[in-house]
Amino acid sequence: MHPDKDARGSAYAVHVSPPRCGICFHVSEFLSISNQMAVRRGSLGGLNGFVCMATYLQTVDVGHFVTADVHQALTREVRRGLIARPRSLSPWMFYDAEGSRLFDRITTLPEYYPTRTERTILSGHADAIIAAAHSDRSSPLRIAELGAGTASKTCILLEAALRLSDEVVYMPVDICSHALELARQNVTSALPEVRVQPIVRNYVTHPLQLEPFDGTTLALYIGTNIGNFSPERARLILRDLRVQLRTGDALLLGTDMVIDEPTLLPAYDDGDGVSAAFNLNILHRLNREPGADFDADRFHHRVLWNSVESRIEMHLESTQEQDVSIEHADLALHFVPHETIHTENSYKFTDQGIRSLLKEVGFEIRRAWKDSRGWYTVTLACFR
Ligand code: AVJ
Repeated sequence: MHPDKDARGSAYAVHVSPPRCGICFHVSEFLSISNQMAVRRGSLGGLNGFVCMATYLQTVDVGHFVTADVHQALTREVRRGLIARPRSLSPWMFYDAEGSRLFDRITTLPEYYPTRTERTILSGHADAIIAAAHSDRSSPLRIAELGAGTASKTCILLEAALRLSDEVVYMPVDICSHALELARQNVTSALPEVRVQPIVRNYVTHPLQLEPFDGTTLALYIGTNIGNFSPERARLILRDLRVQLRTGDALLLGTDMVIDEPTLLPAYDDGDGVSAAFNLNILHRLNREPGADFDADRFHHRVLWNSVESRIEMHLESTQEQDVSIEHADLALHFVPHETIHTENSYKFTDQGIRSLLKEVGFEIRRAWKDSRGWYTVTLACFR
């Protein structure tokens, strides 16, 4: 069966897991969304840690899938977060096509050091990192990346992977299909030997399910993406990942460290206002998608360092008293002056924090790499 192609002429694999939270699809619903798709039932036996869970590897028309799934998730999240006090929204909502584009601009800002710092570490140690994760050149290497975005730094590791393994498979996982399309293009044009299998997925609500693989799997969770989650949620995400791995597989974790506040703050509040635009884009997105009528000029981007929780917080602050309605979520909201919507946490780590987090979820640190200033750490971990 040939998969339907989306507007940009590409097809993606979407792994469908059994319902785990509210945003779930059953295969029958998928069939009604896209009637031209390949459905292949995965094996029941080979999935470490998942008892009696069938996986379905489906190649679907991503445009349709994402529209239906994300629309439902947005509405649900808006009802949860904007009614609650204090109001909040989940950071995954930043990443529509425009938000992914703004985030890529953030990563090039002089104030935003994490991306650049991580890239320096990866460039300097790519061979050592891959060699530490995968010692047998004759066996295939699969690299699965959570929150891959446009995969701008991953090529450094994939190049090293091609030097150290005869067969390399790359599975970028991201909530944004537009970013994944760019990731696929970046990787296939730079490294045509790598087999790319993008997966559109909210890995928090729908943990990744890996097909059995005859080789080594390296899970990548870089870009300090884990910083978006509370310690409790971070542990859940890493546990979900760990049960997908087998002995000999590894995890590469990238984490931004606690540094001085005068350096931290501008990384989230730059002079050109790109971070502000990124934060405010969530309101524009709600106007575009669930039919809200936010006036983004009446909200300000606010950033603070919460030293107790060890995290940067981003908020949107209402500059005045105002009413907002969100049509498709059936919501009428009233904001008082200075009322805030908490849109993001970005946790910063310490060596001790990384050690205990990985230990608690059953990983053992094999090696870690840092930049010369100690602002960022890349940690390679395997099973304990
Ligand atoms: C993608 C979660 C790593 O927290 O630094 C950048 C997102 N938010 N500027 C971060 C972000 C505002 C970024 N992560």
